[in-house]
Amino acid sequence: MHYDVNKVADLICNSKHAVALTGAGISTLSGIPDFRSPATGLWSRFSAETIFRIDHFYSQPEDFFSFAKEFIYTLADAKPSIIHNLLSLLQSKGLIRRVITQNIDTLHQKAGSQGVLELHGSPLKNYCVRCESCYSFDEMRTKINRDTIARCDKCQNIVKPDIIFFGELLHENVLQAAFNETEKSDCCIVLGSSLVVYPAASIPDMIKRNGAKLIIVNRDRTPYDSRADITLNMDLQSFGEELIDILKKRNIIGAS
Ligand code: CNA
Repeated sequence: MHYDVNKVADLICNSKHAVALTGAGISTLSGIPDFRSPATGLWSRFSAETIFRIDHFYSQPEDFFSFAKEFIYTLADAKPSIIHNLLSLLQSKGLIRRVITQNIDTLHQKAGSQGVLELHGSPLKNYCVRCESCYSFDEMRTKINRDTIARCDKCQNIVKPDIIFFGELLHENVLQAAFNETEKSDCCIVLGSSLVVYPAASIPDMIKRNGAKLIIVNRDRTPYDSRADITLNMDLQSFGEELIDILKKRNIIGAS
């Protein structure tokens, strides 16, 4: 099949305010499973819909912590993928203004992206649900490697990572900043998202309502594919390699 990555380069290079919306698919390239890919997705091993439900977290916190021990507090070892690195490079060239992500793995920041809007929070901050004492990623990792439930040193209540569970509201300031950025943008590239989790999935709709350009690059189909200006149902590694080649040939990025 022929995928026209050249047209993606045209849209990004001709835009004045492009944003990227990323999902778990870009981090599968870094070895972090996503939710919805059939064979390797986390959902084939854990019921993420249950584990990430806030009521389940409070009623059976040990389920979340046994998952988190394996999948969240090991993230310190993960390395950014070609897509994380490319987005950081594009931002440094002024071609992407802002990255809005649904991911909680902090790989955009590791790649050097500035001002990343983390819609679903981050495990770098953890807090006691009662006295609000804060714990770092490393402190939390120590707790869950030692005990089945992470508990506050001061009041013994549960310590929760600052990530958004199903049934919780997103941080209003982050969501508003993401919507403001979307309103201003003339081009949005969605990378590695199934676009089924709201409110992130409302961003493509805002983009099209504003007459801006929408690009979707995702292996599986999404509900917004038919409304996008360009949809590439392809692997993100190949997409990243091809886009880098094109940008080098156009002398937009260096040859090294
Ligand atoms: P999702 O629903 O799991 O969808 C991921 C999409 O990526 C799927 O549609 C796949 O087709 C696609 N995909 C996977 N690998 C590739 C690849 N190599 N090339 C091209 N496409 C690929 O994930 P969303 O981000 O859309 O859903 C939002 C959830 C997932 C958020 O709440 C996240 O917090 C949550 N999540 C985050 C992480 C992470 O931080 N890395 C991991 C797993 C889940």
